[in-house]
Amino acid sequence: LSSPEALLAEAEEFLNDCYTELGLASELPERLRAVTAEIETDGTYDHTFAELEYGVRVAWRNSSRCIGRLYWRSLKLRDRREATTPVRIAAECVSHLREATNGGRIRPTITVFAPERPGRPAPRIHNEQLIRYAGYRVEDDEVVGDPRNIALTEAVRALGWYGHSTAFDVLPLVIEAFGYRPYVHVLPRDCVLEVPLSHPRHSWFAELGLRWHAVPAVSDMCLEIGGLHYPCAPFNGWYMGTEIGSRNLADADRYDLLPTVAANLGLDTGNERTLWRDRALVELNLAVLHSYEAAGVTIADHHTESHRFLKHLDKEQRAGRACPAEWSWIVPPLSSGSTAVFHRYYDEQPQAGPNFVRH
Ligand code: HEM
Ligand code: NRG
Repeated sequence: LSSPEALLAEAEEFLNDCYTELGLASELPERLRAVTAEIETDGTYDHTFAELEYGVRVAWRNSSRCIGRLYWRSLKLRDRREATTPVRIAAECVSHLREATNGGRIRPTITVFAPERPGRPAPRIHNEQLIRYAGYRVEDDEVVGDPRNIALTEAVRALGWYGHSTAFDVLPLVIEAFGYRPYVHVLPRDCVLEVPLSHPRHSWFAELGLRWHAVPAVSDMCLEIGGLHYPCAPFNGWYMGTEIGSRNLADADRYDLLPTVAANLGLDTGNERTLWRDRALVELNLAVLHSYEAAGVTIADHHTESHRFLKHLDKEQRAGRACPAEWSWIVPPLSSGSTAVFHRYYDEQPQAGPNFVRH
């Protein structure tokens, strides 16, 4: 937590930007007086709903690693700062998933829980996303499931949870709140929409039994607005296909499926120059896009999302704003040079103001 002086300075900068951008500059002096008084007496202050709504949207707009920022104004805020018990927080995460999933027509959504306060730490979600698959270490170096989540899986097993040891067991939420023990909450099946993966031409693909969840809901980043820290503020948009097809299912330290897919395609995996990896990647990514579309679940392909991002940059420039972007995160991990975002550089300097910061 910042000193009252530092907090006031950050609050002033934020409120100034907020009221100016929202066209409410006439209300600013009175608001600044009230916030100054609040910080003097309590060492902290509260955001109004309108300030928080502006803050979360600008935090998305400032996320320099995100290619999906064109729709930053549409982010839906669920203000749940009053929910402080682990049971209520878990229930709100479940409703977040239901509302954001929306039967497949995914709505970009954020749920904001209580911020850090002097003498009152904020709640935390231990999962990196609300929906993650368990990873089980079997034998020496074999893993069933997602190797990325082995540590979380072991932690929830120590707390009494057990899964079915399949490759796609959805992990429970682990929530920690001030004055409570870590609370383990199994997600009801109906709030986790999943897509079974199939290929538009290869019938063997469906038999691999692969699937992925519809909604990426990041829950391990701290939302920072005007000097206040909200460590528990899960947010989601929709997937870009390459996140699943080129990384989650393909990386050697994740599901590592390229050799399996290549073998089924009948490719010679003994010779790199057959480009078996590249050909398997394309078919895997095609299967992901095909399956989500067939299931009626929102997903973006990397070419379309790249064009949208350049449109966003153009709009930001016209609005007179800097738009920070990290090339290595923005450029998609498939056919990079054939996407519109590859052939240029970006302003990598982080933007002051609301943002998401990894814990
Ligand atoms: C990162 C796409 C919505 C905030 C990313 C990445 C992609 C992406 C592809 C890189 C992920 C990686 O390489 O692991 C999208 C798409 C969206 C969307 C297609 C559809 C609407 C959102 C929303 C927010 C957001 C709603 C916040 C309100 C972020 C942040 C990161 C990120 C903070 C960096 C995550 C990190 O550092 O691990 N996004 N995004 N995005 N996005 Fe988005
Ligand atoms: N690569 C991660 C998700 C990171 C965020 N991506 C988004 N965010 N699309 C994965 O699970 O593959 N979002 O808010 O939509």
